[in-house]
Amino acid sequence: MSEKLLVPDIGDFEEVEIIEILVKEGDKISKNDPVITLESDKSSVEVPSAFEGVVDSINIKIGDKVSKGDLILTLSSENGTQQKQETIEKIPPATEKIIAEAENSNGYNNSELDTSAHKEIKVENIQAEEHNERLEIVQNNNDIDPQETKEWLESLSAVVHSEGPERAHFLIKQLIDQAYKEGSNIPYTQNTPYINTIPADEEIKSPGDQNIERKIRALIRWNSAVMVVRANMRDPSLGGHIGTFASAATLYDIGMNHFWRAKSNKFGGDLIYFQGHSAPGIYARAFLEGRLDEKQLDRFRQEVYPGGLSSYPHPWLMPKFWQFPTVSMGLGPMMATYQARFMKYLINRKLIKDENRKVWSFLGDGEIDEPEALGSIGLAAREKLDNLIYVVNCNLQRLDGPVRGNGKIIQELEGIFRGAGWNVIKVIWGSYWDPLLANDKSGLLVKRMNEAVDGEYQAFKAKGGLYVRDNFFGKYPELKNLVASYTDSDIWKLNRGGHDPHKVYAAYHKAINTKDRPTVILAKTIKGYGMGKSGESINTTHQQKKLGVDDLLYYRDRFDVPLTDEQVKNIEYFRPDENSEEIKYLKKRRLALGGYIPERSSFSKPIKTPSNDIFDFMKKSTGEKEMSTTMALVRMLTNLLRDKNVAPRLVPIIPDEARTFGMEGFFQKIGIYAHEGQKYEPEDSAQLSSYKEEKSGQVLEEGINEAGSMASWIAAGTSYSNHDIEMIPIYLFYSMFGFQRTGDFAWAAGDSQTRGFLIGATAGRTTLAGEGLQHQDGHSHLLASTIPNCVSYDPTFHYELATIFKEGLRRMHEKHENIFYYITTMNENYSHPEMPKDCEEGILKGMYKIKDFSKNKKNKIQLLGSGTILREMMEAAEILQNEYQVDSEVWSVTSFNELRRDGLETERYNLLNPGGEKKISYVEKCLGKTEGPILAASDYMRMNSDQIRPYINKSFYSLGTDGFGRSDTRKNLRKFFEVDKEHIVAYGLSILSNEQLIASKHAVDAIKKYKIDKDKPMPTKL
Ligand SMILES: Cc1ncc(C[n+]2csc(CCOP(=O)(O)OP(=O)(O)O)c2C)c(N)n1
Ligand SMILES: [Mg+2]
Repeated sequence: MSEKLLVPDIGDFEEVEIIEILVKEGDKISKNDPVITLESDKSSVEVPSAFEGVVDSINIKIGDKVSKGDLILTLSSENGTQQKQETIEKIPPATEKIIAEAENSNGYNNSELDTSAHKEIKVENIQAEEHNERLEIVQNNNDIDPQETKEWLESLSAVVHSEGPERAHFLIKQLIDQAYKEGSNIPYTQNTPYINTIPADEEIKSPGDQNIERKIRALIRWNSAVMVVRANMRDPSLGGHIGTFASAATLYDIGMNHFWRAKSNKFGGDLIYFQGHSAPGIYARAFLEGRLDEKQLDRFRQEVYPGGLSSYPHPWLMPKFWQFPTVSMGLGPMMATYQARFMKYLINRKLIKDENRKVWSFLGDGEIDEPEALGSIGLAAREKLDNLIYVVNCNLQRLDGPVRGNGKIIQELEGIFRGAGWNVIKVIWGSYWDPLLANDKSGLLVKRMNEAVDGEYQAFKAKGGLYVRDNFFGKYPELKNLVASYTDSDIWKLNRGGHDPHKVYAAYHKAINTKDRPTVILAKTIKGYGMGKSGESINTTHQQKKLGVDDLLYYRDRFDVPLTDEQVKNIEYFRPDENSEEIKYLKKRRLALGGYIPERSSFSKPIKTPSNDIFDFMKKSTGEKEMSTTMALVRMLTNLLRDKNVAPRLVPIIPDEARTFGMEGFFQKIGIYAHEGQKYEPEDSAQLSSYKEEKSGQVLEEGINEAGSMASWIAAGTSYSNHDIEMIPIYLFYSMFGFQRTGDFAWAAGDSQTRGFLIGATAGRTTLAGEGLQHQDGHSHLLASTIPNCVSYDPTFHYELATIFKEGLRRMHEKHENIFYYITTMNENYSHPEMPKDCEEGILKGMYKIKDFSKNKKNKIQLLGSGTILREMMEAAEILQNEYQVDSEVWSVTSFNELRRDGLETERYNLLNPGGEKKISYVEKCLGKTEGPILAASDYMRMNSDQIRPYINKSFYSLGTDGFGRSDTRKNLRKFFEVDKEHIVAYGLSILSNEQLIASKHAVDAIKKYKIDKDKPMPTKL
């Protein structure tokens, strides 16, 4: 039978142009195969077939304008089954709403709900009878003894009536606290008492040999401290930290010995984000493992010559060791969250297997103050990231002093994380406290624990056992009695949870077995643990990088490091014999867990760059048709989704701007990633670009969250290493909210060797009209230029964009160069010319001649334009030629940044090779033999084009958009910033007169003609 395929509902658009027909008569097509591409003035979208069958006749042609309901083609369906066009069959949402309203208006639908809501409110104001009545009504299916429940509730009601609500609240809290103490971990409030979440009798015991593990830990502690001390003996300016790792050693060791599985040919590996300044401890372990030698440890913080060790985790500088740069505080936890999310994305898209891998993020309690540190915890809970574990090392101190001297950081974080929906595990007290807590019949010990603030807890560990007896236990006689039989030294030994391997093991065990929620472990530790007077729990611990001989002797004794006094005085490293039980144990454990951590590797396969066909349409003139480069990019991406190699690997990332960039067509085509699929019928379900969330969705719609989007982009762009699968992330954002908003992440991306595209859309200071100061970007290219492995371009025409993008795909994803691309695209619509011959090399190097104006053969000027300002240059060149008899060569500059890099290198080479054959910079090659002075301009600050000034020995002038952006029309903005064609003409003539090539009167005339106000202050002053 025959089916008619009609144009579906395309939202608010009418009369939309057909730009592609993707099928021909006789083609056999399946349901959902794209048949045509429609393009409005803002976006392009493919129309899928609603039926399967053979195309009988096509009713439209390219260039036709169509609206909803127009016939596209007819199909004969082979199986003859009745197929209905889905969009027509569905009840439109508006109709559904009317039906729902009609149903509700009969009254009975909501009546029950209303009554119960009303009753709930009444309960607050209370009459005992009313309560009882309500008790009858509320039935709970989980209630195994309703009579007992009723009695409890009646008692409560009685208290409320006779003693008031405060007393009732007090009793409830007591009940909850009691239940918690008895081991029922069911939080009724955001906060539980200041004791461990896992009761002692529920702890899962570690299978490890505690004796050997303790010895290993002591050696790691020793070598890490010695490494820092030795570096600073060599040169005290080198710095380093001892106190952080000293507080975290147990937290890392338990993970290394028992939990963290390395990448192997059988398993993808857990991913560990180490706290940045705990790096010395990680090196010290690698030394025991035999991965680093003494020579390398001695090169800690000396990276200039090969073989040195980075101060902090820097994958760029130690590409086979570190995986994640974390020391810019706050970035680590956020990157870890998005890493865990991306792992689930890859699993749900069936690109990797679900192997129950985990992402662990270690962070400091001070670091939590960074907004980014807590910025993504909501997402982690919402997306049920049970593959994510944060370990917050709560040593109660940061750099200057206490984190929360007057409060309790662990309690604060418990409330925040629990409120966000996380599983919270507090590891506060070590095993030595267990008997005391068990004997605390009065509840005073827990009360005292709750009372004391972190400032006191810090002082307790700085001042010794007697001080703790007097000031902690001494507050209540019952508590003093509790420790009456303890010596001061016993009291001093009462340990903190984060230093107790049993408690830490139990917490980690619980964390990895938690389902459907991320876990945070709040581990209480002591900053500078074991450093004694030189740094234990004192405010200056953080910067302690030197230990005197006495301190080192103390440290040795404290941890029983098997070194003689002589060896300590010589500040020697210590690595036991290869056959020692410690080394054998350590290696055996790592072998059992698949290998060493951290280790960075990649076994990803290259992605073949798509053939030219994908890009060919961008090499043709668009004729009358006007489009923006953002639109051209979206068309190109749509085409790339037809390439079988590239399509599954594209990861479009958008911070709630898909409609701004004309990308809403992607929603239906590839879906928005949503781990639970779509639980609702979207309001616009009848439309072609309806909002479609699905489990296997490809688009990462990040909401209004540029930092999170960057973290996603980094996760996707390093997938080649972390998951051994090359992905192509393309993150599109308002260019003003890119580098300046999340510049720190951009550096972390460079350090991480992220491969992918950053697209600064709606770019430029005068191109984005109307929006105003905070939207108009005049400097993102300058910020991009600061990152060494960021390659950036500001193209004007669609063929430039295609050439650049294709090369990006080739260099990054086929050739595996560790670079990333920043490309600006604009929202100004104009027509695009056909690609000139032989300009490909120039486009990629940064400039090529686009037009020669040589009618007059008198005076000449070189005009260099970038972005849309190139178009102003081209129009100015016409005016100069026709009205002022000035010839010009117009150059399209696609990247001042790339030109500068080439210039820098060339100049350096020539200076280092005096008397040798000189190299010529690319700028010089292009402009060296040309006639006349140079005038360059872009939609960015003058500094952008000034970058190439040193590399050409000619008079050079620049125009740019220095100053605050402001809202107005493009025309007015360009006039204001003096980058419109009229200013270019006037300045051009003035430059020629300055160079004594023409008389000044021409320039004076032009200034007058174009009504240029000479007395207007520089735009930077307005
Ligand atoms: C964004 C950022 N700001 C400041 C610093 C400097 N800094 C390094 S460590 C530190 C204190 C860290 O305290 P905390 O997070 O509690 O870690 P701890 O050493 O106590 O484990 C500071 C301020 C940094 N590395 N990154
Ligand atoms: Mg701290």
